[in-house]
Amino acid sequence: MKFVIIIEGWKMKKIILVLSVVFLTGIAWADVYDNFESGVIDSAKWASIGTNWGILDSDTKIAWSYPGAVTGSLVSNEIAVSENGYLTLRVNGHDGSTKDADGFWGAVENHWVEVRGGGADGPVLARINTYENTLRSFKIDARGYSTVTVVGVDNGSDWVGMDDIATTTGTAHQLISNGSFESGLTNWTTTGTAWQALVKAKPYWESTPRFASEGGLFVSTYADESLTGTMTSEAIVVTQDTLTFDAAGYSGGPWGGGNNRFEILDSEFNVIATILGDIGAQGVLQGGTWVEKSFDLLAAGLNYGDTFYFRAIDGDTGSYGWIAFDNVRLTGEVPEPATIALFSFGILYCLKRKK
Ligand SMILES: [Ca+2]
Ligand SMILES: [Ca+2]
Ligand SMILES: [Ca+2]
Repeated sequence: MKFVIIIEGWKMKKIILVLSVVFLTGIAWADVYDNFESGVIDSAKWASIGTNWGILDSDTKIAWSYPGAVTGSLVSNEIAVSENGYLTLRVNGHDGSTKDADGFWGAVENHWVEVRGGGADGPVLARINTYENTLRSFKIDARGYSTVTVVGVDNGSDWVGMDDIATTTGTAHQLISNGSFESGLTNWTTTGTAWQALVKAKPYWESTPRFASEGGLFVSTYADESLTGTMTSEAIVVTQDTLTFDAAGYSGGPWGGGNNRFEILDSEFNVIATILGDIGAQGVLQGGTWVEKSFDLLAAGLNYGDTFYFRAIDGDTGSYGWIAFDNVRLTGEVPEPATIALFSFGILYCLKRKK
């Protein structure tokens, strides 16, 4: 009798699976949402199209807001994102002419592309503007939302553009509290004056600017290498076995240093693991690249449910004395939920009964 019920259960799962595939096909689960190659902003994909928005022939056709006095937004329909997935897109634009120059630029002010969780009235997950004509690639973690909405915002006399709006899949992960700095330095405890939240970093000797590895903002101490300071996260609970982040920078070397580093602290603020901040080979331009780094939390002596902190330290005052990071997230193994344990117990119970 029990065996029959199990078979029926499997049949039901198959039916649900088939229905799910049909449903997903029905809503056109495409990787590319819009690349504007149709030559128009399609009202079937865009819920609201400001009169200042149109198509520009850039490297391909893109959507952009015309420079000038007319302001307005371009708002997409809700775009489906898979569990743990990301929205990807390319962005260019201007937001005040001075930001086009070399330098270190903070949050956008008048023109940007934003991604919202859920519908157009959902929370802003990220704001992006490259301050240049070249289209740059960005990815935005959907942060658990099953849909996101893309909004091009033009509140001034300059412009912003976007292209190749698409979705990608991802593995199980969870950003820590403001772990991608999309809310600036909120939720982090800082010391010193070195740390800045930036949308673009371009010292004159680098050929390519640095942009966020996730979202539109990241943190860096590059603007003045002589400065020092620390950034410490809020308390993090171990729900997965790894803490991963994207890093850039150097740690002094021949010029004296070795004090730039990333650390894991236990609940008593003891340092239990360290990654040195020599992310780039000295003398080599970084070209805006990021290197993924990670801490094995269990190897550091933590267990699931424990509390810990992540800390970035700029302790170097000389040349090659800066670091940057973004996208601090829990990744890796998710502990076996109690329900699996109960399920196993149930099977054992059934086997025992059969005997
Ligand atoms: Ca295009
Ligand atoms: Ca970020
Ligand atoms: Ca420094």
